[in-house]
Amino acid sequence: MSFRKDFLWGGAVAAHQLEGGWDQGGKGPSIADVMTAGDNKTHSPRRITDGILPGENYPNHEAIDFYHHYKEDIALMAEMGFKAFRTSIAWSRIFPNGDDEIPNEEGLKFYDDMFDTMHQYGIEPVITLAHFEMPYALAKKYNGFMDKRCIDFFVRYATTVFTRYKDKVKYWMTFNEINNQSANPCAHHLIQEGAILTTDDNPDNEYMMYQSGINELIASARAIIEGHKINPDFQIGCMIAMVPLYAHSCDPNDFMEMTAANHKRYWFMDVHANGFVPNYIFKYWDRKGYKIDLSEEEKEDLKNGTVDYIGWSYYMSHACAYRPENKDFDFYEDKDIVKNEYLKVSDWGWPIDPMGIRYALNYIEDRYHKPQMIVENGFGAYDKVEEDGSIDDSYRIDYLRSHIEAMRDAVNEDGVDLLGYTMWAPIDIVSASTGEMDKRYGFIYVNKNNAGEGDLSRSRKKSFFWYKKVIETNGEQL
Ligand code: BGP
Repeated sequence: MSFRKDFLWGGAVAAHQLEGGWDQGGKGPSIADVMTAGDNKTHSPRRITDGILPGENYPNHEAIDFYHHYKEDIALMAEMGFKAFRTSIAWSRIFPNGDDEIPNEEGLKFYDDMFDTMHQYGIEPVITLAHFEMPYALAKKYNGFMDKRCIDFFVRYATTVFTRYKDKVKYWMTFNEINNQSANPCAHHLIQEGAILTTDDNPDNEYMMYQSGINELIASARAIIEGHKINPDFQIGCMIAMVPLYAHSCDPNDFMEMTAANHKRYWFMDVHANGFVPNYIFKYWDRKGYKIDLSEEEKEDLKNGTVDYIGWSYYMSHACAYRPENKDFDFYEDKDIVKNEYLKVSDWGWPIDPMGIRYALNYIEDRYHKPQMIVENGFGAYDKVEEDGSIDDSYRIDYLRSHIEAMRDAVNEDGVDLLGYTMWAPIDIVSASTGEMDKRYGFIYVNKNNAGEGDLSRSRKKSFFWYKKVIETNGEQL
């Protein structure tokens, strides 16, 4: 009945969005450290600068200074009863330039202490190896994953941390939201996912997305092969940004467009789970004239390095429609996504669709028959602090409750095998897409705003007490 007894209830964050200490303890700059802050209210996007420039505002440099506050923050998560805490290792804390021969001991030690703190409270670490934070030097020197040598650097990094933490960490993920670059290969996504330095108007962006995407998939597969040798009990998953794509209508053309859209967005998941590149992708490369470098030996690695579970994030769904001039059903997010009249949107324009989480759980189960873990799901909103310091974030509770209900139905009624749920993000952190602090997800409020003002003090929102109850009752009391 309902969630398994050892269900991993918890929360998820990423190193670059909360740690700060960007140049401390021997850490090198990562790609997140050259991204400026944007602003939703003025519609200013984040910019990527050529190195770290004086006078620019880089919100990830300090973030919420988890680097110095992690003991206090993990204690607050333990107070909510967390069974799991998902974070990432900042690759450039371990290999400051990415191509170094020897890892940085101070960086390794930092994560030893962090994992020990989690274990003190019985919290299981769930660790992402690359969450939008490749060493910047690899982007500069090699153009990121466009260069096959970055596969070796990634595998060296992965085996270093697998070996070091083999008795402290069981659940791993290779690349965060590896597929987010797919249907909208813009400069922002390409630097985040593949660390490719490019511009939005570069006609090669899509080709580079496929080449660097394949190289990341090979890196992931090789890391998984090595990881299982280091500790056969490791559970190593992928991490996919699940944004279910619905057909706008029951016109068969809309359905075919939906199928093509899902191919384009989720081919990464097919490779991770099935161990081969699907035919529809080879056909697409032929049609577009993309010559992708993928050797027989690399195909063998893809086959042997499949994932143990499918990890994914869920925030929203989209609807797509066929355009008569688009006879090949090529899918591009900026052209083919249409408004879904059935759904409301958040202040950031993200459609709110609880049923989509149940749909996605079934979609993945039907396709792969593997265990799943929902490793991100949450509601970014503007919070108001009352005179007495309290924060009534009932809208966040409503969002999470409705999504957990749909998730519970997928487990109870549809029988999907779900390992855990780590909502995003238990504590307010820097937004990945906009670089804002005021786009808040947390149960724990952090006193810092977009302008960087505030003393970084932490306090409990209404949702803190709600989630504590959810965990206590294993999802019975929502
Ligand atoms: C996912 C990322 C996270 C994250 C979250 C919320 O795309 O994996 O890093 O931040 O979405 O997005 P945002 O921070 O842009 O609101």
